[in-house]
Amino acid sequence: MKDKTIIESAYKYAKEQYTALGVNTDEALKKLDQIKISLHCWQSDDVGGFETPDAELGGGGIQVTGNYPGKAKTIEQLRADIEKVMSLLPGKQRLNLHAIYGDFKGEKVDRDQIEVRHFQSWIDWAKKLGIGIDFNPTCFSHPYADDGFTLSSKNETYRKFWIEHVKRTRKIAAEMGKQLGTPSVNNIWVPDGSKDIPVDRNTHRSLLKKSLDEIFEIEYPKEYLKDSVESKLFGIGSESMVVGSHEFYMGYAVKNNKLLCLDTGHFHPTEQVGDKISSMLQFIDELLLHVSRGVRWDSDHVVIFNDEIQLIAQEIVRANVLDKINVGLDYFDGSLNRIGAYVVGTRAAQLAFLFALLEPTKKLKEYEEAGKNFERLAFLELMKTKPFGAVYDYYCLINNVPVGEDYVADIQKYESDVISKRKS
Ligand code: RNT
Ligand code: ZN
Repeated sequence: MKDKTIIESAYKYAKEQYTALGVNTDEALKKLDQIKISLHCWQSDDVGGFETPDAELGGGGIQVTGNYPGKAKTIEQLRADIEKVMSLLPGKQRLNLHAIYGDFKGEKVDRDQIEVRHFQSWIDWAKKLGIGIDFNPTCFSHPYADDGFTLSSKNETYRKFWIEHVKRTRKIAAEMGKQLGTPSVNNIWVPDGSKDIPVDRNTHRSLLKKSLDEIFEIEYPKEYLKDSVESKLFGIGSESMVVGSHEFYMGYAVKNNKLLCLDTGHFHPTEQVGDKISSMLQFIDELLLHVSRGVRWDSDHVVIFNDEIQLIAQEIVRANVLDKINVGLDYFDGSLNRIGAYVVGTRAAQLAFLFALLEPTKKLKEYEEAGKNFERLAFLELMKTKPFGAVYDYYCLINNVPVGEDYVADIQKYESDVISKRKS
């Protein structure tokens, strides 16, 4: 345990440093506290879910590597893990649930049959914790996804099946939002695409558009449900064409005013997701972020405090659009302690927002407008060595969660007391 007075005096020193630059650290922490990061349930069990019989991961574009022992096998274990994670994070989070994580109680419920009742125990659990839930249709890990196409399938039986599934997720998500008093973001991602060079891209894209139009026919109140669509660049098995590309969904979201989900792992490696935010928000009301860390391909590494996430947070704070952004995490790394993966990734995202909130943006903008580019660069560099870590430590202290490296020992203890006792 850290000495409280040391953390407090470090904060006092930090506060003086930032005040000298015209930045109010208390205000920054208040704003940080409003950012609710949606924890993706699928990091806890490598996107397995609770369908009966156990679904095998597959169906294009989703891949988890690593077999670190002790992944959550039951709803109770998953909830215990998420509660543990939340106990190590300052502030309040949300839960991001996938449709395959329903409380099916041993019953075989196909995707086109899911109902609110299968998620009621999740809603009750969330209510108890005082958190919101976000939701996702699961259009993979199913025989009807095995040929690589779902909502854009030329097989009408399959396409109709997936349309019905996604419609039901919207209904369930709206009910979650209603009962929990905070809108649920329902994010549609489909793996559709082809491994080799297709000849007929157009038909698949027009089918995807047609399916989405049908899915969105029913309107739900905005206070309950926010619809979002997520693009991708490529996946394993969809290397040559992804039906739901960035252009496709950008067009769809703009035309229909849906949320667009920008996943950090779904763009060319030299593109910056942070740069896209102020472009998209000229045309749609809100964005969903899947904060991830693409390494060579896709999005499966634990988020760290890197340039990419810093720019994302800076662009949001600088453009003053925090109220238009929904933040979720999206990575699944099965090669390390999964609780640790959540805590490291969420803390990194929080740190990025804090770093951005502690920036003397007004001063930097003044330099920029005056053409003082040296001064702008100098202060951007200087901010990197300011004591933002002390501000974050203080945030942890006042939220009664482990400060600094203390959470590592906590997770090690959970691993030996709980995780290592799970049968693999
Ligand atoms: C996959 C997408 C999608 C998934 C989740 C599990 O490439 O990023 O968001 O990770 O739906
Ligand atoms: Zn994603």
